[in-house]
Amino acid sequence: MYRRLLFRWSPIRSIKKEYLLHLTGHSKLPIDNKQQWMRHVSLSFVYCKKRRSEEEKVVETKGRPAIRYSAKASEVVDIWRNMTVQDIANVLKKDVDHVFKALEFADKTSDTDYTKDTVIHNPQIIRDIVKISGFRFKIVPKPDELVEEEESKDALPAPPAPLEALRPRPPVVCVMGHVDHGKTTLLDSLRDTSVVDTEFGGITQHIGAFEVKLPSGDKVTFLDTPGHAAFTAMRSRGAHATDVVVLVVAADDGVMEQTVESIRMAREANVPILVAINKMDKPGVNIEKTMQSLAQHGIVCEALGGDVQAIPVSALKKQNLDTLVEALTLQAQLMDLKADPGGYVEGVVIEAQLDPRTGKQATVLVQRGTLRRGSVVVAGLGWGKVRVLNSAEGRPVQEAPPSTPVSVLGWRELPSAGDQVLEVASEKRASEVLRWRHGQRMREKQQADSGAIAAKEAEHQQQYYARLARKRAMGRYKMRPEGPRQKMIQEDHHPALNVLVKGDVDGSVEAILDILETYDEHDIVRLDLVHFGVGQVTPNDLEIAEVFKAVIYAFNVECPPPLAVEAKKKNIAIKKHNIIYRLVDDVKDEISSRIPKRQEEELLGEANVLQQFMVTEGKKKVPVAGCRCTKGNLARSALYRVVRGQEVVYEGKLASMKHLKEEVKTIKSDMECGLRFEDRDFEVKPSDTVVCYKMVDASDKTGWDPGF
Ligand SMILES: Nc1nc2c(ncn2[C@@H]2O[C@H](COP(=O)(O)OP(=O)(O)OP(=O)(O)O)[C@@H](O)[C@H]2O)c(=O)[nH]1
Ligand SMILES: [Mg+2]
Repeated sequence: MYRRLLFRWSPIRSIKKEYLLHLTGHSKLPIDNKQQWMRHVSLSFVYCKKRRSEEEKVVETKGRPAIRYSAKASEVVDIWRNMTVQDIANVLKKDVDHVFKALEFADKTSDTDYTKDTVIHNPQIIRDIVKISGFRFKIVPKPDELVEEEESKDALPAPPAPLEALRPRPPVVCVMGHVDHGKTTLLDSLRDTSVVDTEFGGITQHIGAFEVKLPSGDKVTFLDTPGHAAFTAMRSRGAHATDVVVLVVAADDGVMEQTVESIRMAREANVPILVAINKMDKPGVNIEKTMQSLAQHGIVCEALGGDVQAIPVSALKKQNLDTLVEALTLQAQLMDLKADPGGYVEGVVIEAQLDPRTGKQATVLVQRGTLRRGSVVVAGLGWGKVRVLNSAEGRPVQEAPPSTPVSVLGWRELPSAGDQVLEVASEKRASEVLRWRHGQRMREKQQADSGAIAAKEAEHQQQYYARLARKRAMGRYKMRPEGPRQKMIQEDHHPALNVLVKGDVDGSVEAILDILETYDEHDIVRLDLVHFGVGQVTPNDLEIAEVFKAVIYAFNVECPPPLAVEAKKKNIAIKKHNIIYRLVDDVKDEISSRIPKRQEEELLGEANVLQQFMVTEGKKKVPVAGCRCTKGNLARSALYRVVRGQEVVYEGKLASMKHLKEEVKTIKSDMECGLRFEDRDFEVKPSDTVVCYKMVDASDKTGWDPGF
């Protein structure tokens, strides 16, 4: 057996071939002769183990530095070319004196006068210092070179324009406030439109941008924001893209949650606030009280000695709107709003959408320069060459000067709402910017992920060493636990809801995702977002939903009929909604339906024990409880509990239920009966209570509260 082992051991085999041939002088081994073969092998080892004489040893070690290399160095340190003494001390985490001492051994020949800033050009010396210090090394590029900033290829806003280039521009006014306080009605009244009648569920769910021509001939750009709690991000975007905030507070409702939030956002964006106290036409409203509650949140109106203008209006009855407009114009004049209409365009994406007819489309508020057809623009990770410009009313326009909201067509990649729009010189430059931005995004992601990856690696390593130690402790033949091998990939049985969200505009999708992010009961039912996007449901969405067994939520978008048929065939649920809170309620219902059922007791009836009597059954006497049913019904097949005082003395089933010597299935209220319990030794006492119940499935509802 050992011979066979030796044979397999290839180095020995090579020794065998080389040296045995040499020794024996034969071309073929007599391997059939066992004794002779073993002698050859042992001889070959003698041949290998040629001992050096003492003189040879002296000659060999002469001239070598007397370095004691650490046999088993522990830590690996990074080294690079041309390190300074200080650099080496830093990587070794030692002081420079340690490096100086090591240099006495590592560099015996030169007479360099080392200081902490001396650059060591000889890499061998650096390596020796590290080894002497008991470390191993890894050669890496110089860290500075590694972190050297890649030249930015990004597009950036231009520096402030010279004063002589500035021209007056219309103010951008953002209307904010709590849901249903009358923001859209106010804008409808100012523009003579009726947007409010077209809204689903009577609430605004998009940020809208409109131009209003005042009777004075001045133009004002208004941004209408949704007041519903779900649209926080849209409100914030509105506040950041505006010059003035008109805070609409309904006098009958007063200061509410989103009123306070709007005040905070306007403050954060450093934008002046003008208050419109709305619904003053309603009987019994108290404007004074509204002003006082505003003051509690730092908005002190002029009437209360503060500096904020508050104008009572009725948006519905168009009362006092001219005073509001006057106040707005005055505020705009005070701000002396100007912008440079020349040069490259700068702006902000108010909303972005994927229209089934017109394609990628974004509403852009121009803030500087003049946007024209043919302009090449970048915005976030989107870019395009302007093909069509439409005004807020949908009329095609040739150009859009500062403070104009326009709908832009021609996007190659759709931007996201809130992205900064910058015009660039050419399509080539735009793709360069996009390449750089994608790279930058990747780098940021890598950086963000690196911590998590390192933690995961450390965890794996720890598990590996623990497993190794366990294996060693178990011994060679017990490395694997008894029984069948466990599956490498464990099936996940945790209840989960996978969702795929499609929405009409980027802002709605963002709002839905923001809401889903507040879900906090993953330990009960996991909620996973598998995909999201702007636009109608696509075949790709169906594929994803099929793979992940996801429910598709289509908010304000259609599912083409052929896809709906296919989805039905594949059993994929597509849920269409156009009111955000209904969609959220639907998600909640889906989650609730996945919560594992709980068993719950359902009381069927109660009986009172009157007395116990013994009946003969076979050769044995067994106790029977003579009872009267006091509540509900008693069922023969149900479960029973006998309570004595506060104590439960029996839990189980019945062996028999009799009424006047007849075996029955139920006993109604007020009827007397004889109950024999399955446990023959259990004895009842008069006035014990017999409770009859059954176990039923009970479903729970999710406790997730998205805040509305
Ligand atoms: N009586 C009265 N009702 C008003 C007035 N302004 C608005 N309303 C009513 O208030 C309700 C809500 O008005 P909207 O304009 O949709 O309110 P909103 O602030 O835009 O609501 P969201 O955009 O969903 O936050 C509608 O039924 C309006 O008719 C007003 O001045 N007086
Ligand atoms: Mg509205």
